[in-house]
Amino acid sequence: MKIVFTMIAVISAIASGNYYSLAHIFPTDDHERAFVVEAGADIVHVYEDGSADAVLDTSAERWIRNAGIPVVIRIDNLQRFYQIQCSGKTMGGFMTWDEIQIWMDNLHANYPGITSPPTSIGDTYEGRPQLVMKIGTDNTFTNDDTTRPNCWYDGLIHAREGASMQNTCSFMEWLCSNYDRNGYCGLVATYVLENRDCWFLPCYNVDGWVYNETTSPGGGGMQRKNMNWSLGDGVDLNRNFAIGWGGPGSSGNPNSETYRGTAPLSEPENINVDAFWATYLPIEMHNSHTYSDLLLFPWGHKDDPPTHMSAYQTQGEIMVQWATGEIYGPVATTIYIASGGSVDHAYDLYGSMSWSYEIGFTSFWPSLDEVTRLTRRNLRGFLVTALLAGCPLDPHVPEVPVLEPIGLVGNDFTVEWSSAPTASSYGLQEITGYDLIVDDHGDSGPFVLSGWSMSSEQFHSGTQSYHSNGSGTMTWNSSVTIPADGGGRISFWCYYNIGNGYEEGAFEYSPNGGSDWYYLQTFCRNDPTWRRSIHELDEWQGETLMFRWHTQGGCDMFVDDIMLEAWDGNEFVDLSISGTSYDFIGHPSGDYWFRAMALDPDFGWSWASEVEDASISTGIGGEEGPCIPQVTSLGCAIPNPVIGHVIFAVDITEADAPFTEIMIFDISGRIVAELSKGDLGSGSHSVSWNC
Ligand code: 0X9
Ligand code: ZN
Repeated sequence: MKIVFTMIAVISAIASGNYYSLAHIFPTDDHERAFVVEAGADIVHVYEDGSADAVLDTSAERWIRNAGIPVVIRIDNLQRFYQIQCSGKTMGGFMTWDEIQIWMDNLHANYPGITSPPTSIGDTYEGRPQLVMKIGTDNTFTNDDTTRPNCWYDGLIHAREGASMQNTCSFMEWLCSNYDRNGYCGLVATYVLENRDCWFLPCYNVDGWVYNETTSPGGGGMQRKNMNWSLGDGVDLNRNFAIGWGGPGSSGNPNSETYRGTAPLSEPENINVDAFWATYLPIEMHNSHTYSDLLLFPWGHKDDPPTHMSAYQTQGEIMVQWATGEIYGPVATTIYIASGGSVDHAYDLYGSMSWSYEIGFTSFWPSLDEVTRLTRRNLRGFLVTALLAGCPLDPHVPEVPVLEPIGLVGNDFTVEWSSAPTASSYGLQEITGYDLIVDDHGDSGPFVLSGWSMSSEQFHSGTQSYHSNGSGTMTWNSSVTIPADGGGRISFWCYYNIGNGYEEGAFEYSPNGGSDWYYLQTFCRNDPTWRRSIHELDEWQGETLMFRWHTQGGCDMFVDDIMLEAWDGNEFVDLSISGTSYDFIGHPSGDYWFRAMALDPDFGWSWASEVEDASISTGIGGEEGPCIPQVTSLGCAIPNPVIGHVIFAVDITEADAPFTEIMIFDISGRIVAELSKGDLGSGSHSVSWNC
């Protein structure tokens, strides 16, 4: 059930309260729902029955109670509760304003070639700089290369939503630290830095953040609005933008949490950002909030779908499939009408595809552990936003090429793959030391099931899959160390049917032997469709990882066809191949594995293909006719492990030819197959056996 909260402007005579509670409120009809929001409730979760969790300040609570709407306090004195929970850390472990500035300076010092110095786009109400940093190989802050789509990311427009800043910073760091690295993640980060101009404002409402620091130095501050206290206790910067300003879902009461200010763009923080956007038109505008798992787009100020509804829907679907698995939709119809918000403004005035990411958590002051737990999955959402900036109105992810089997070849050979419809060129990756660690098709494999079981109710292949119908974990019973210069990939198919709400199904990794688990991806909506999840692992080079699937709260989730691969060496042979094949001349002998990926000129790189193995051996193939080996030898089995046909390279000298027999023995010494007895003749052969 979707609840639409409509707000009507009401001027309240009640003075602002700085005492907050978390309450479960029970409006019974649309009129009461409108009233609740109008009173200044910050709705953080809407239940299927229409009741909601809301953060209320004193005046909002009094208004709602006086109207006879039931209010059940969940947490009294929320600020105190958060202060205790934050327990002794400065700002609950979040960066203070001073630390944010130092952090930005350090990021620039560590990556001077791909970042601009943090640059002020103007001062806040109290005269602090709003610091923006550009990240990209074109790192001149003021350059706006028209061939590179612009992306804008901001955090902390609401000063009590610290995780929005911390996540924005994590993404900035991810981009910089993966730039020019030698694996797939490195390839994608490099693509973004070379093909996008990304600007970041991690601390939008600096004054509000500093106020929270001053009044609650240990964390737990509840100031949401800016510090223009000339008429009340601040202006909600996300109600002060011009489009729809003054409309429903914003308040004319200077003490309301959703006070819109005296005029559109009356606040310096918004004047600065608007002026920046007007110059550096964002193709994608990404505005982060906490908390609840929602991905929102325009309109906020009216109930109508945006003009580009289908592009928004497609982008939203791509974003949630890559990362957070939550529901997405227009602000007004998904949560409540909110006028004067930044997404409506950027979309309407500057044509930006605009997003409000209400990133997970169940608190304004989550522990830093919880922030870290959610960061990885969130930054995939941030990343795909930058990729989609190349195809905003025709959002698509490029098809993955399929490699032809390679098998046993000589030193000159050709690798071929299928064409991807939107690709302009292809890349080819050469892998050494490949290991297929898990290849499980729901066959009671190497997993410890707790609250999970095998099920034939749903399956992606074969006749069964792993199923959780409740809460529990399915943990891989081993760990993998990603080689220092190598990479890896874990992929699986997943089908889930979950009540829309908080994150209930998750795929997690642990980098410390199972002590802490962090989300790679979450599943928190109804999506009963088999979809593949892919996670490249080269960003964890040198680290040892464990993996598990984790469900809670009655989560109905199926997992099948799990594949974990790791390899020692990564090399991109060529990243601008115009056709669908690549010729190797004089490639050194040995065992290699290849993956191809398509480069879509708009989106960037596709996922990599499945690997194909090549056993490269002197004397096989080539144009010079048969060459007689000097030594009789048996090459390794390709592929290994195998189901079906396995191929061996066999070199036989002239002298040995009449006496050579090829037999397969099992581990106990029993003959399993006799493949040839003196009848192969001398030369280099490839012998096939159907096992
Ligand atoms: O109400 C808001 O501003 C956002 N929710 S929050 O709890 N973080 O305050 C929702 C933002 C929706 N987006 C716009 N209306 N622009
Ligand atoms: Zn917010």
